[in-house]
Amino acid sequence: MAAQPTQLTGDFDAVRRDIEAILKMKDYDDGSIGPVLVRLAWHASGTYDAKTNTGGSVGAGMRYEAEGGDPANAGLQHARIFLEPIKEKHPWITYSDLWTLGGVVAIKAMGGPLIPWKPGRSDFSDDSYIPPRGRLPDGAQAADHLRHVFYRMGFNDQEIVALSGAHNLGRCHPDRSGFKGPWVVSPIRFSNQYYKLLLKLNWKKKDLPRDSADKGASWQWVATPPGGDDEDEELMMLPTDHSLIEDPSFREWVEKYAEDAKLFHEHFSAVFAKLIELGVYRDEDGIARFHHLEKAAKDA
Ligand code: CCH
Repeated sequence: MAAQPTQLTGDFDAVRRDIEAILKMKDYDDGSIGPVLVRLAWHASGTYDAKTNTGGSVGAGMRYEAEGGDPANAGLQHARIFLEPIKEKHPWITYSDLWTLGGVVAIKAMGGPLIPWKPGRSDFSDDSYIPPRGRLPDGAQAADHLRHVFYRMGFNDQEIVALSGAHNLGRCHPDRSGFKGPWVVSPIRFSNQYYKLLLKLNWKKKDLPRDSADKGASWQWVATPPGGDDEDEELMMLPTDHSLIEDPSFREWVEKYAEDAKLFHEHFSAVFAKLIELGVYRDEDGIARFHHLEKAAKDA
């Protein structure tokens, strides 16, 4: 399979500026497409399996039904469509570089840390190396599932908790995941509020409607926002989010990040940079081709 070649010399700063310029969107969710761009970068990368060297942020497999049509990726077509005009304006950039850069630019623009980003990811030209479905985490589960999924990618407990802090951003959509609502009060501002609220609010289990249960989301944790009343939109936590305060090793990091926003920003920057490099093996010329995937396919 021939790879769609990537380019290392384009004007990436112009691409960054153009992404920044489209982030604010009054009628979309909470007024920004930033959160869904962050989720696109994460789901593009989070299929990685360290043992077989398959999956990860190379290839941009979500352009194909096998990955793009995975129910775990429901809603991410919006993010891909939002980025399409940027790809049209800068056709030399690969989708896999654009999708990871989109997350990095969005995080910074929403008040988050600067995240190191390197170009060089090639795009697949067919769907022969798409990883199997079922590698992304399921929010209805618990701490052991988080460990199973994130250890597979090569992350440790501290990194799992730091990455989970991305749920400071955005919200759940009943028509996408079955879950409903934002995790925090300001879901388009990057902060450590998620950890503070996990520890501080009085979380209660709430059953979800039948339509959600059919998507595997039968209940979630909910709480009234601090200082709010019944009129305010409920905040939510997935069962996996709440497991971070139930598990002692995870909880230690939740407490640290709740207390120390600077530490969280530093750790988040490092772990997100690691996430978007998963499955990216650059040759000496800086270009990430698919030798490791060709080898994995031969060995399988
Ligand atoms: Fe997440 N996430 N995520 N998540 N996620 C959802 C939304 C966002 C899980 C489940 C869900 C990470 C880890 C996990 C974001 C970033 C990250 C939704 C709602 C579910 C369900 C989707 C919907 O309905 O639209 C689970 C389980 C895990 C396990 O750890 C990680 C890691 C990141 C990034 C580093 C962002 C951002 C969103 C908001 C998207 C939006 O559209 O607002």
